[in-house]
Amino acid sequence: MSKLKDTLYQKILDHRKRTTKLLKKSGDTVIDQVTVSQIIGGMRGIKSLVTDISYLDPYEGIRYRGYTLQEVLSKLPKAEGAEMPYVEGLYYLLLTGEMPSKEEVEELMVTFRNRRIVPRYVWDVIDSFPSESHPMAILSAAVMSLERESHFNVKYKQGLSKMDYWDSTFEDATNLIAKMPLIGAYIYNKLYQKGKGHRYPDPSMDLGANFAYMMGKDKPYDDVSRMYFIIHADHESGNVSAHTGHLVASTLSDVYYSISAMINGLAGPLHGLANQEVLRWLQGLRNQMDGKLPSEDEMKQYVWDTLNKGQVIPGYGHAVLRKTDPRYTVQREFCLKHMPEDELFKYVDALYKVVPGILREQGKAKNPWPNVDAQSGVVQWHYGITEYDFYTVLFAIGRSIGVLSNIIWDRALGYPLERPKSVTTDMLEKMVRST
Ligand code: AMX
Repeated sequence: MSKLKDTLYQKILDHRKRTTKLLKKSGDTVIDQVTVSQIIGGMRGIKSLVTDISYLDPYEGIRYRGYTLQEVLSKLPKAEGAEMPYVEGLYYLLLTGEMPSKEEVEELMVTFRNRRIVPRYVWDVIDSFPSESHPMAILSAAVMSLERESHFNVKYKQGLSKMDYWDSTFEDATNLIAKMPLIGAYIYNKLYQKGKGHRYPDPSMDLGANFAYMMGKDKPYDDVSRMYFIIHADHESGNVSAHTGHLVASTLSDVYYSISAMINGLAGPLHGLANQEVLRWLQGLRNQMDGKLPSEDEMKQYVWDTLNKGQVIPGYGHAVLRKTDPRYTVQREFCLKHMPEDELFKYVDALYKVVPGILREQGKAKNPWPNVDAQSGVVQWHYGITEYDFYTVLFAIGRSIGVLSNIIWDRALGYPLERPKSVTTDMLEKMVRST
């Protein structure tokens, strides 16, 4: 058994006792109440899920296993000369709650290396898509096609004890994480680098550096990849991608079905696709300005024009956050260090000065501050990834690490099939009358 799997197993044994005790001793304790506006309004804020992988505080932002993003980025082991830590180390942290040593990360890197071969039929699935297809649709299908590789399914058919579900799920999850960057880079090269061919991974490199290598990008794009995958990995359990992955997995669908579903949820413009929307929207402004940087008044006018057309300002607002997203801040600091003179970065910076005030003045958005997506497209654009349809694929590769960690724990703790109850509007009206 690997060090990671062994540590994880010990953690699972300990944690099971806590969950069992909670259920036995306090199963009927009321944690939250539900209002009509929550039922009609997308279940905002209802405390009805449990995860220990990450927690999103509205004012502080995300913590992974209790660590802020800044702490994660500074404490996880790094490759020689790298600014950002190993993505492999994040998987270790999310699964076990422990900061891995460099040796533990290196062991995990070997595990990933041994598992990243993508079967030929997956390339065929990708190649069979017409070139105008959205890369998220291709990614979803590619992951789906891998379903026949599931160890969990084989074991389940053989008659698997509930106590052992997590083990083969861990094997499937680790296999899939190892393959995701290859699949993502292959999709990019197929759609946008026609004729250049696809580079296969370099065995001496970590996940982030390999992704940069397969994308044909030089330093510091290896650090961009690491930063990107790490900051997008998890955002507690209620967001659409994480929740979809968890929901589908709760039926004991394997991780390939679950992550394909997660990808489909992420592909909406109100969620993961917002980063490409930000770029599309900024390009619209740039075209309108013939490339010159708009004045503050021109910027404000563009924002108001968008709102007056009944559209949202992409990259701003959040269902839970009530301050600037620390994932935005991490990327902003990277931009200030590596690309302060970038034209689009200047646009993004100028927007930061006007949008929150305007959204407050309009008075609708509960959170006028920028989210992760307001910055992420700009970083990619700077390093030559100008095909913004592709940005959400990068988000999906990162998000799969958090969602898969959650699914392994769901199985380990025996969480059941998810099945909330719905009511009819008639019933709601009656309940309201009787109060
Ligand atoms: N621009 C304009 N209006 C906005 C807005 C924005 N950025 N954010 C919220 N609003 C509006 C909502 O559309 C809603 O209007 P309505 O009452 O007419 O329906 C009102 O403000 C109240 O919404 P809310 O409670 O503040 O937000 P929410 O929880 O319903 O939605 C989100 C959250 C992210 C979907 C929303 O802020 C939004 O559409 N933002 C722009 C898209 C975006 O950046 N998405 C990425 C989010 C992060 C991620 O998942 N990757």
